Amino acid sequence: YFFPSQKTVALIKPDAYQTKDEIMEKIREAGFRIAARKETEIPRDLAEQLYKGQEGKDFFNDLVDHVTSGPTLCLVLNRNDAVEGWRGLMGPTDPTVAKSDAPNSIRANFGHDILKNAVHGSSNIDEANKAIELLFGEIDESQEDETIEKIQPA
Ligand code: DGI
Repeated sequence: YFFPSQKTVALIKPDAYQTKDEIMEKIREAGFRIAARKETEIPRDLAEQLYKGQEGKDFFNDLVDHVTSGPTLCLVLNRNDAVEGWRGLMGPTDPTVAKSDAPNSIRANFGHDILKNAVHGSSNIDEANKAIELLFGEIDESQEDETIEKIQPA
């Protein structure tokens, strides 16, 4: 059988960078394949592009400040429902809400507050493709390189 696989971007933000190994373990346990990974300090102009959808919100500057405040781990995740699946695993935006509504979620376990909420995930396929291009450049899937980490299916 061939299951068409969807891609999404998962970003482990600076507030959770110290717990990146535990978060990656949860991601793998949930059946995602990590198709690409990159550790980077995100430049400000790139962060503004990444959070284009939040432009104009009163918290936009704080959001960009936070995501550019230290190292991040950027991942491309594959699963047949990657976009929705990753949003589900992240949990609600506010870790306080996550703790009551989705206690097993990543934000319930690793988030600190609504801004320092551990992880980012694309909202839809179009946003995922844009984020992949911003963070990784064009991925040539026929060309394996050091950014591609092959995970054996269980
Ligand atoms: O997709 P999400 O990250 O769950 O949420 P989103 O796309 O609505 O917002 C993106 C980020 O913006 C979110 O992870 C944290 C920040 N944010 C969203 N709503 C608020 C907020 N930050 C503050 N300070 N207050 C908010 O109401």
